[in-house]
Amino acid sequence: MDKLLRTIRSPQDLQGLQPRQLEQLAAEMREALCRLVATRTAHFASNLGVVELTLALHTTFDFSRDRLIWDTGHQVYPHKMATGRYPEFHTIREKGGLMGYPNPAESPYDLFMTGHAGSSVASALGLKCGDELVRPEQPRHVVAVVGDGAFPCGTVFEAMNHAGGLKKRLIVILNDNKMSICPRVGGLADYLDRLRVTPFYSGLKTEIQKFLASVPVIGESMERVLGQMRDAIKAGLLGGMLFEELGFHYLGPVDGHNIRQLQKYLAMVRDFQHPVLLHVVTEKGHGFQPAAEDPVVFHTPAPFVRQNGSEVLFRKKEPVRSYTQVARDAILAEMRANPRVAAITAAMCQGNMLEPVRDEFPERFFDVGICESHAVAFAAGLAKSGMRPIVDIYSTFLQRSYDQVFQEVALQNLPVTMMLDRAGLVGPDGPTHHGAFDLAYLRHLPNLVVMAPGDARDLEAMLAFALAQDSPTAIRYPKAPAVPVEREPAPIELGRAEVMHWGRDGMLVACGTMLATCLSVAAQLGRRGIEVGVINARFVKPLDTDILLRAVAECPMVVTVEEGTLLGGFGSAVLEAANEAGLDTRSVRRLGLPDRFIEHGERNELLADLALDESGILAACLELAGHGQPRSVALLKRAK
Ligand SMILES: Cc1ncc(C[n+]2csc(CCOP(=O)(O)OP(=O)(O)O)c2C)c(N)n1
Repeated sequence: MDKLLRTIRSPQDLQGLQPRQLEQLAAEMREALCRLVATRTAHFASNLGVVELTLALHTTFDFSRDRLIWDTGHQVYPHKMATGRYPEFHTIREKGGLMGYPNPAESPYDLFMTGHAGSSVASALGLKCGDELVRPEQPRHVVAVVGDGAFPCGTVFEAMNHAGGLKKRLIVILNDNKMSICPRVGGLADYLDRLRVTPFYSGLKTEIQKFLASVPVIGESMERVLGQMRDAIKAGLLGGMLFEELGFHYLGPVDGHNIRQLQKYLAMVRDFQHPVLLHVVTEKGHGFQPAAEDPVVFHTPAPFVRQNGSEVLFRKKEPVRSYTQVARDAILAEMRANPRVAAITAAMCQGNMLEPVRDEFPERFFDVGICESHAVAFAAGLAKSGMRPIVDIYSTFLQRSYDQVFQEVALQNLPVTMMLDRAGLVGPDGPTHHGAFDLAYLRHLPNLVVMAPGDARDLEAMLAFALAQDSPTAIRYPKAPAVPVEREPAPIELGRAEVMHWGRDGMLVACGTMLATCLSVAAQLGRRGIEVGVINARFVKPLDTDILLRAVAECPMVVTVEEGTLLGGFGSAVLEAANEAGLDTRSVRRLGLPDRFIEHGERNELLADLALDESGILAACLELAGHGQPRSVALLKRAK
């Protein structure tokens, strides 16, 4: 099952292998991928698709010296196996185990920790220029592998434009499997489709040119036939022209599952003196029929068992409604009620579960591809024309659009609603994907209203509230089950928090879905004789200063709880407001994410590690009730 794979401790061990052995290794790697996804959710179809490309790259280049960057990095599993990490491969995405993305701390063969799409070509070009300046005597080949989904990212074209101008020896490999997570979209996708059907070689180009020049034009119907022929041949001639115009030599498309052919082409481009783009055609999910047939489901499938070669059985999980589903249903309801509401995704239709929105409202649903900056500026345009756009986006990916949120949206005060999914800790994807920063990077922008629902019902009401505003709004919610908090929720009013109950001995201020945990903590404290109330903050901006400052002024302790960075976050906003009002803030304690990147692991494990779970928050409250705070001394006595 892994006879050969077990012997690979580094890419050096691949060097002497015969073609048949490399094929066997490819099969063993696919088997290892199948074994992995039987136990946990992990990137699957993309990895199946690059097995041969990985082996061909590591047998053609020496990446202990040469440079290799996989764009995004979700497809590095075979690369991890080829670079000596097979023994730990089963731990991938587990807390303390291998990361599901490249990680320089794991291996010198991983140059950058990445997870966001579109940066590979730019970083590779930087490496190329840097290496030439720092060690001119040691030339190194630099390779970036970028998928066709990531390819339309603005940064890819910015880098190609730069590289073409510099004429550096940069090798870009376009891994074209016709898919992003969902089928790829846009004009470039159509262009790549045309290239796929027009295999193009430098030699052939000259031949076609000669042929074109010699085509005689005789008679009308003949002219029509020849005209069609000309068009077809011209399409062939234009193969890769876009890239050639940018200063890249274009080669391909080549079969990405034929190791020998790949090695041949890679060896060829290795010796090019100019930037070169090698167009490699692969199949997402290759080698495992169910994944090849449905690469969307098998991008990051839930754990499954194989029935036989062509069927799988997903291990059923408890059907818990997630915040993503609540958001999607709320979007659907709003779009049904108001023809001016539009939904925008940047290639995350599947992640945001927007397929029903796409299917029901094809004319008001826009998948812009992995182009988050464009998504937000595009939404601004829609808003200016009188539409009510919703940008449904992961918190971590909105970072790509910070400038558009500032300039195109907030500065113009346009009614764009941003729904920030995956805000907070996302779990096994880890530091590249945690939505840790949005509160800090949004709350300082004028005009922008920033909300965090306490539960599912808040989320629905907040979307309705947001769409009724004439100014921009952001709503952030986590990747978590949407457990409703039992209560009669107060209506959403601008800048109004919801007091769940007031506490003589202190207040817990929950920012967002920490609400349920805070209520449990308060109940536990109550059982110990400490009467702590709970506030559902709802608004991060504008803050409900009436209620929050009253709590700071009156209560022996105020504990703010948020699933976001402490620096610049909700708790900081409370402190700023209290300070501005001239209040003593020594009773305020902020709980949230510390000033470091948080590793990967299950969300609950990470929250526990960070003392943001029930017992951590309880411990903080008890400590605060007992130590250091002059106004808490009485509390301590009472607790005893
Ligand atoms: C900036 C950014 N936006 C969105 C994503 C989510 N995402 C991860 S992989 C992926 C599809 C990438 O498609 P492609 O580059 O073609 O790789 P493939 O999986 O098809 O091999 C997307 C949209 C991301 N990682 N980064």
